[in-house]
Amino acid sequence: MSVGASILGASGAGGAGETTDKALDGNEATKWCVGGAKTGWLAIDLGKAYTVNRWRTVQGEKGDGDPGFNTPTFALEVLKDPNATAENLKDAAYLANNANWTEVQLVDNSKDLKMVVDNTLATPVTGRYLRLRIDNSTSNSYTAVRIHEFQLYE
Ligand SMILES: [Ca+2]
Repeated sequence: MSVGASILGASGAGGAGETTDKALDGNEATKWCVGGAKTGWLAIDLGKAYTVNRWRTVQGEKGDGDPGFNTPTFALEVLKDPNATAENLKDAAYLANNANWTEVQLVDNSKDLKMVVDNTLATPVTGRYLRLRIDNSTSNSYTAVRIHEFQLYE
């Protein structure tokens, strides 16, 4: 249900044709890409609370053909305050603050460097506001946040 979700904010807008919406367009060929960024985040609004059972990400190898472009360390998070105000949700500093988010699942993809990471949650999470947090964007020297898809499933 994340395809076409509203974007609350992100650590970087992305380059031309590689904007945040490209991570949520359901098209694995397009990506959100922030050049030079070792870390990042993308916060979304599902429009109402859903129970998320599964999440799937498609990494940089999809476009650039090398596992070194895949994201080694990242996490799914849910906003702590389900009643966050409209002002909070427009505030980049609020959205960027890790203390406002609960980690749902941390993925260590640093050994496998999978292009597609598809995880079913042992404990489903219910929420309207979710965030993808990237702790380490790249394992090769072409440092950038590259997320082709960030998908959530009921
Ligand atoms: Ca895409």
